[in-house]
Amino acid sequence: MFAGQLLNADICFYPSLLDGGDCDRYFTELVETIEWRQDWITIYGRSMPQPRLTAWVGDAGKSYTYSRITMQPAPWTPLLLKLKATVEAVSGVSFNSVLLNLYRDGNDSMGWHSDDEPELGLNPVIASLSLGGTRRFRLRHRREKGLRHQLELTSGSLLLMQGSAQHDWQHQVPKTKRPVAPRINLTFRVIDPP
Ligand SMILES: O=C(O)CCC(=O)C(=O)O
Ligand SMILES: [Mn+2]
Repeated sequence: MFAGQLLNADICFYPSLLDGGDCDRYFTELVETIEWRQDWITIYGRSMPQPRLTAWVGDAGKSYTYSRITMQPAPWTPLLLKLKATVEAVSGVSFNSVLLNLYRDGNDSMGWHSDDEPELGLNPVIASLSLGGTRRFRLRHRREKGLRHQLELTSGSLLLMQGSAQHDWQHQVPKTKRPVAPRINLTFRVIDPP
């Protein structure tokens, strides 16, 4: 674990931005109050449930499309505004939306991708806050095969991806056979940056 920048990647990690007791309360509130949705995705022509639950929250009009799914924003809640202010203080960026992911167990995951949808702009800053069970986060360079990193995203940690991170790197949260507690990840984003 480290606090600082990863070799060759414009990515910073803050292992314990939030206090453990606060994380437990935030986790429970988000599980109970967010309208989690189960989307379906098509892989190699087969339709299947996305292996996690999601929600999209943001300023009015800031919709988000990925994997051919368009999400209209639900309104901010007091807790999400508080978490937004916390990550804004660290990153110096004003976010207008957040994608929430709920990984119910080790079977839930996110495949290799970059956050490079057009509405995020050229060099997006993405602030990724984790609550609940620790999950592994892998990074691989798009061109330099063999250039890889991995991090354990612990509860209360913040991962900041910025600059060319989404051009040069892909990331994933793999499935795991180890028993893991449910986890919520919040990725704060700027849709339609100026
Ligand atoms: O759950 C994570 O840590 C990663 C989430 C992610 O990459 C995304 O929402 O685009
Ligand atoms: Mn991502």
